[in-house]
Amino acid sequence: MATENLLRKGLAKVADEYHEMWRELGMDVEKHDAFLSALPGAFGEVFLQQPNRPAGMAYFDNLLREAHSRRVKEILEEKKAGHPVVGTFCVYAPEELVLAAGGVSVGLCGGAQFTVPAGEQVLTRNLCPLIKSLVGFKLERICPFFQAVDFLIGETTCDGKKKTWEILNEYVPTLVMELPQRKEAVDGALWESEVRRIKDEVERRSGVTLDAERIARGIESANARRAALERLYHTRRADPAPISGRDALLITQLAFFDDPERFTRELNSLCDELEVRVAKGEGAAPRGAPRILVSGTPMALPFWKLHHLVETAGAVIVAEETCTGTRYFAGMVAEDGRTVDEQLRNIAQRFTKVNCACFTPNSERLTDVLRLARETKADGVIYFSLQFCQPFALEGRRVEKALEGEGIPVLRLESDYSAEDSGQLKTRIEAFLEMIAGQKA
Ligand code: BJ8
Repeated sequence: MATENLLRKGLAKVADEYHEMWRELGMDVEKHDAFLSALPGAFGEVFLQQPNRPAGMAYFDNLLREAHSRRVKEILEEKKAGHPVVGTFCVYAPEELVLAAGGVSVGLCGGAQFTVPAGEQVLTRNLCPLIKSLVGFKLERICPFFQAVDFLIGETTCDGKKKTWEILNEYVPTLVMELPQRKEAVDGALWESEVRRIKDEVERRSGVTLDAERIARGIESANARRAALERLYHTRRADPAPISGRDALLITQLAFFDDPERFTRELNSLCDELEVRVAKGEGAAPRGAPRILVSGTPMALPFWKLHHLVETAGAVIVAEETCTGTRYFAGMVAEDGRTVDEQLRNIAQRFTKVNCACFTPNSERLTDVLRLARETKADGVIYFSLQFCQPFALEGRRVEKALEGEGIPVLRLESDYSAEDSGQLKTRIEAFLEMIAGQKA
């Protein structure tokens, strides 16, 4: 409680200091204050009450506290210096090209119930909360990142997203990349041409020519961040896991906002600490605690509901087969391209290694889930899809069958960002964990 109060005071001080910056960004400062006021309580409950957190989490806690203030100030300084600020919504967006232009790439998916009603006013209610929330952030003018971007890069993944870009384009210029839904040669050629088109757009909008040297730097920077996230994933394979699923999720959510070089450095230093903990057998949860792999839709900031329920029920989440988990770092871009042409091809080829449910068939995802369950020694898998997400909900059947074929227990859950179903979810999670405990005994 004392730490939570400190956080509350810290946020209030931050808010006073940055009101002017937010006003200049055209934000609704009063509504934004109301949005921020819920953060200390939620953050205190989900994160600060965990025992034995790694010391290195202090950087990420602070990053969250200062996300809308200091981080936005940094981004605005970049913008003033002429560097483009680009919003993205998907791990297929070629961030390498934004970084190559010296620009800032920010992930803008929404994970807050607070903005869902506003999104519903221009969209339909029967739509995944991630989309409704992200649009709500823009309409309510309470996301400084959204206010700061020069343009957005959307993609044709699910139907909900691709129709939303047309609406969002009324508010912010939104480029749409056509992501194919199969991975044949013809699809690869289409995606490569889309990557080339985005390179031209980034050049045109930033006034920077993306030569091979610049693109190489963009690739290295994005790859280094992926490597650090993969290193974090590796530490979680230990029993006891040296870090909770909640903390690992928070780190990945923040990867979409932070300066990539600083983020990578801080995460590698946290991993140094975690590797020492692994060597000493120190854990965020007791050795032998039920180990859960989460698989399904991404969990954008500040959606922590599932992780909180699972871990307060006594289990530990050891990996997420999601885009706020392993799909974020899946597939390094090859660094051997010497010409711009080769580099763009390498960037495009990464799409074959990321297995989103928007693809059909998507058997590689089944292979991924089974491999992750094996590598993390998961006792069970929770397959989670956001309400109205058809691709992930429907693919759940194939994933479930594949896991059951290997004798791995699966619990399928569907939910949204509200707290209404928390009691019901808790009951189902507890019953699942009891069943796992019975099997282990
Ligand atoms: S690569 S998962 S980040 S598309 S949850 S909006 S799919 S209805 S977010 Fe995603 Fe890229 Fe795929 Fe990853 Fe639609 Fe489903 Fe909503 Fe989703």
